[in-house]
Amino acid sequence: MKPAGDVLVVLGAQWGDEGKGKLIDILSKDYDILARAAGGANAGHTIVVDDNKYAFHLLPSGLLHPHVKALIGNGVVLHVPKFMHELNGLLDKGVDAAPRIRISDRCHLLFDYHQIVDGLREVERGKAKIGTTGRGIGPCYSSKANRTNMRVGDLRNFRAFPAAFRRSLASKHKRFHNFDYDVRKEIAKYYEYAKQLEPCITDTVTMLNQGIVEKNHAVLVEGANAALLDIDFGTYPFVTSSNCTAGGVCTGLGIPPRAITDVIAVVKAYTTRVGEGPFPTELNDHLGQTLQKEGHEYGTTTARPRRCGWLDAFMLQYTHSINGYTEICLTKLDVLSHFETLKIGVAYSARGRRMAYYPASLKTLAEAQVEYIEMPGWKGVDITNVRHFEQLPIAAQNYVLKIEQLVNVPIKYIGVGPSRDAIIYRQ
Ligand code: 2SA
Ligand code: GDP
Ligand code: MG
Repeated sequence: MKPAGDVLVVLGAQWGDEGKGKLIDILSKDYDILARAAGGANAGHTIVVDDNKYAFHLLPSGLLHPHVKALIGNGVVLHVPKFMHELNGLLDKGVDAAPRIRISDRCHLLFDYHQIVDGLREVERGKAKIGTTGRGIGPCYSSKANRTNMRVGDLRNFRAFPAAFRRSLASKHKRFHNFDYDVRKEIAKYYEYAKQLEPCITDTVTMLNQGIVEKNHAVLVEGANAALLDIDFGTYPFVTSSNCTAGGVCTGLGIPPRAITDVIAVVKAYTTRVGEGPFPTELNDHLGQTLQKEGHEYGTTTARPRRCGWLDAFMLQYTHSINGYTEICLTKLDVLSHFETLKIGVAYSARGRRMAYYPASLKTLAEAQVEYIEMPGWKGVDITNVRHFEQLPIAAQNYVLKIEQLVNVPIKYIGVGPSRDAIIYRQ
């Protein structure tokens, strides 16, 4: 049954790649509108349906359901060539998504030059590099904040586009020594894109709010990236450039906070991180390698190996205080079937004193000694075909219940494999 008028938000609770895409795909069957509020083509969501793999980056992950209408909100940074490429890729697989997509006229355009600058900045940072995806995210959001960027709505008045485009490029060119860039070719490309995108461009603020209030549409918001990558609450500067926490949903879509009915945290049963930056529960040993191998922990966008470590409940408590989770979807529990003993980080301390809150300072984080609890595993028991909580080995049930108790949020979904049906629903 459709949750009429509801706005359900799905957010990453760790450093990303928790399996948000799979949950979005599962939930989408009951929703009318699926919305993306932040980030860009740095996001990577993998969905497996009947042994077919689909990777979504800019397009919302629920589009495989033919009734779903998708909306790309003002908080997203849109690289049009990538958007077109993804649309065409879906079409090749028999999914005609274009007529079902609407893009906010306030959404910012991410150009190829933002990607060039992303790479140049990383080179400039040298050893202090962030390990970005190279998709131009930081430079585009900084152009937005500098008030020099262009928006999707600017494509509608193409006569003014070339001059504005040259102006917005100028400061980057100046700063990065006139890097090679074929401006005329780029403008010509956007002349064509402008015509192709025209039917998709709209005032999504009106569309969404009228949809919720007047039409009782059920809205599902797909979070991109995750809480610890949030520009304000993440491990700055090793973060992305958007607000990927609950507040970013309101500003990235133009909906009031009270419109949000529920917030689901997607939590991987262990922790992973791509790119540089602190990771207190990281395992730099054979256990970390086992997680990486058995969990196939490689970036969906860049194929980079993901760093792996134990679950960190102290971090989850911190992200819960920011996002206000109403439910948890715990993913990849099946990957833990390869361990004799499991650990969960429950507190950080430095110089013999427990930290009272998750630290903002990288120096303090680097000093953090993690306090763990140990739990017996269920090594060797294959749980991928389990569909009822009570059928899980007792050790696995206890692991889930412990997380529920530590974070103090009900765990409603448990992922036991990559495919759409590999999920346990709990009452
Ligand atoms: P950026 O490109 O400026 O947003 O990078 C800044 C930091 O944010 C991290 N980041 C990510 N972390 C996990 N997953 C992401 N998406 C892809 C995926 C990543 C991939 O789903 O696998 O394929 O490599 C993602 N996007 C950004 C990034 O690693 C930097 O630490
Ligand atoms: P997202 O960015 O949060 O959408 O996550 P990604 O798609 O980047 O990474 C999650 C990976 O784990 C994908 O390859 C999924 O197919 C896979 N996955 C999701 N849930 C599960 C699960 O419960 N078990 C296993 N083994 N894999 C899962
Ligand atoms: Mg991902």
